[in-house]
Amino acid sequence: MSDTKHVDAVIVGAGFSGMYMLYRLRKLGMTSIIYEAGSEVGGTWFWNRYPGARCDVESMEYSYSFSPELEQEWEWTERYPSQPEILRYANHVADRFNLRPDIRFNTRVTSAVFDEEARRWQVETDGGDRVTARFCIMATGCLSAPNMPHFEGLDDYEHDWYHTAIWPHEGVDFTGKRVGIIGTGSSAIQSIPQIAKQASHLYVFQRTPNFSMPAHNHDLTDDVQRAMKERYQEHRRKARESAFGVPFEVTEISQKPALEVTAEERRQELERRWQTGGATIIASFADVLTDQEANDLVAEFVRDRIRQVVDDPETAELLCPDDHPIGTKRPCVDIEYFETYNRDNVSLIDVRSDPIRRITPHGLRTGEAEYELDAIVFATGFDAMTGALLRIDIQGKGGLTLKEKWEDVPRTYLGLAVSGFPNLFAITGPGSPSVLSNMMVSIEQHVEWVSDCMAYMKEHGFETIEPSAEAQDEWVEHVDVVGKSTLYPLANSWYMGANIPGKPRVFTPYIGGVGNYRKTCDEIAEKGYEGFELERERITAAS
Ligand code: FAD
Ligand code: N01
Repeated sequence: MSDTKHVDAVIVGAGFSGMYMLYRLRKLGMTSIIYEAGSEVGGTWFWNRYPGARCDVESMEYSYSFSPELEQEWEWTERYPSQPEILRYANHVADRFNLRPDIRFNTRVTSAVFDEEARRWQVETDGGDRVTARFCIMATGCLSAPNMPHFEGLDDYEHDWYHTAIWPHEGVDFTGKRVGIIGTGSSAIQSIPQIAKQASHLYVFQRTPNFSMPAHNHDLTDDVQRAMKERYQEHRRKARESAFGVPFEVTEISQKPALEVTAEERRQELERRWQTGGATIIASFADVLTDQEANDLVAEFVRDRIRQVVDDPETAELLCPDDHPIGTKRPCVDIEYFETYNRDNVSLIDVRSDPIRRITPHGLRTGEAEYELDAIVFATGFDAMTGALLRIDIQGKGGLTLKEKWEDVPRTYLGLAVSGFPNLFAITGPGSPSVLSNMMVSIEQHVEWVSDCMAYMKEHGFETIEPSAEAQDEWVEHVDVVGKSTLYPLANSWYMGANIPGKPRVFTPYIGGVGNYRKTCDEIAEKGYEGFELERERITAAS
């Protein structure tokens, strides 16, 4: 594969975005190739194999809707699907639609450079492949670039260590081991109860506590599946038109501000949603994400639940989030997370008051104590949303790199395209709802919009498309204004780039709502791709 070859489109990544993109482009009769760094399809669900890994969008919603046959025939076993089940589903999709022949596995794209003369992207990989393509589609994932903070002494650590997002395929047996886990985000909150069941002792090193809601996971009965399959089309439509890609239950109360209902009504609504399980509590009232006082009421309800579950009052208090409004960091959904702190073999270590100083050959040292550890798990998250894109050397017109372009803020139009980078598309890119939604809904919407755009270009004889600088500026401004109308910017979250030193501090996803956003994208397309600059095919251009 070292000779340069040409395809209509290079797709980077074989997760749910890349696979569907390939499927759509085949339907358009376009030649395309996917490069995938992993050895199989599935993306997130291929890499994140830590114990307890699970989706917190319900299985029947966290699935493709584009194929009625697939949707009807696939059987989910649990309300919230586990990582192995989602990976089986991804593999089934790859087999069912015969996608693998156009995927190059174990191959990482290292650079993508736009050749202005030829109007083609020149793409290179770590395997020495070189390919040119009219279109370059980045299906690289929002949460696919693991974040490994620098810890002094790690090189000299004499035992095994792991990152949740690059988990060994053969699994890890922690039986009889003293294990340390660093972090208390979603990955940690899912894995802690599982690791605690094996380890002789588990030390949880927590810097910032997080809000977490019980999943109340259960097996899916045939009846439940059948009922959903009978109304699937309607349910999917509601999801597409909703704010978060999930048709959260709307009640009379949930449409009102929290303070407009009585204290008893509020308590009942919160209790009901708590018993339902999942992140639905964030949608209890109309203003939870926009009004501090409303938010405080919901947050205090959750803190009270933590205090009720955790036996030791000091541990319970340490586990109560106090530095951000509820919902402004990705809500966590758990299975017996807080209960796990009642086990004798689990200790919560507060590394906010006593930070980790270094990893030692046999463990970890904070300012005041030393811990002997036979294994360390880093549940330290991702360089989210822009990380995977910026790890590729992407150069647009005039040799401008995406890194330079995004130095201050990740500038995109609709989160789909970038001015100065013609024919480059990002699936669920920064500035789109992406991570604030059921991502399957957002992925399908982006893939369909991009492939429709490519079909339009083919039909009308256009060779390149890119956003105008003005349209892009307006969109970036709009994303910022809408973000600032909520409580989200108050949190030190990865949505804000706060977890990566030196990253621009901006609210990166678009919180305008999945349904509204879809309407905007559709209107722009209907107006002949308003805000985009399209250039016609040149007679001399090779095709
Ligand atoms: P990914 O699945 O991340 O796939 C991107 C692929 O691109 C990866 O396989 C990667 O190897 C590849 N890649 C990246 N860079 C390169 C390169 N340079 N060269 C070659 N290949 C490259 N979303 C939800 O909606 N609900 C959930 O409950 C949920 N749970 C999650 C749980 C975890 C543990 C994580 C990490 C994420 C979760 N997400 C969830 C978000 C999840 O990432 C998306 O739902 C979805 O799987 C993203 O699909 P994708 O194809 O866009 O990206
Ligand atoms: O990562 P995170 P994650 N010293 O960034 C800590 C999705 N997801 O992998 O907050 C000590 O949330 C850090 O502490 P702090 C979901 O979108 C979904 O858990 O910076 N601690 C934090 O506690 C999610 O939001 C599911 O103070 C350090 C933790 O590491 C996203 O992926 C499951 C540290 C990182 O938490 C990321 O989740 C899993 C240091 N130097 C993932 N550096 C579902 O259930 C970092 N930390 C759907």
